[in-house]
Amino acid sequence: MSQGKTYTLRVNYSLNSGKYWLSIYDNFVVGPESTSYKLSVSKFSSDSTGVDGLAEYNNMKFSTADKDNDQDDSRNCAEENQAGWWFKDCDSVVTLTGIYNQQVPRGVSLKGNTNSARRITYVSMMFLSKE
Ligand SMILES: [Ca+2]
Repeated sequence: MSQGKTYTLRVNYSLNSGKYWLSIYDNFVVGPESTSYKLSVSKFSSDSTGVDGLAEYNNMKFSTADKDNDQDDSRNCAEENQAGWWFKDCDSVVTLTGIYNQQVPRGVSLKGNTNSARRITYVSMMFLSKE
C-alpha cells in the first residue's frame, strides 16, 4: 500500500454467529511519515452490510508501542493493546490489528450495532486502488 494514495477499503468480518459482514469505505488514505501516517477514512458506502466502526479513527495518527501518537496523554494505547493502530483513547479501543481471540478491548474488535466493542472472530481488509 502506498502512502497518500486513495483506496477503497473493504472490511469483511464475522462476530460469533458465523455470519459475515462487509463494511466499505470509498475513501481510505494513509498520510506520509511526516504526518505520522495519519488516517483519512470516510465515505462509508451504502452497500455496506456491516457497521461504520472506523469513523472514529478518522484523522488519527498511527501509534506503535515506541511511537505513542494517541490522544491519551497518560497512557500508551499501542503498548497496552500490543498492536499498532490509529489509536484515539485507550478505553474504547476498536482495532483490527489486535491480538486474536482476546476479550475486548484487548483483542481484535469492532463496534457492533449497539455501539459497544465486540470481539470479532474473523477479519480481512482489502484495499482497492482508485488510481
Ligand atoms: Ca498516549
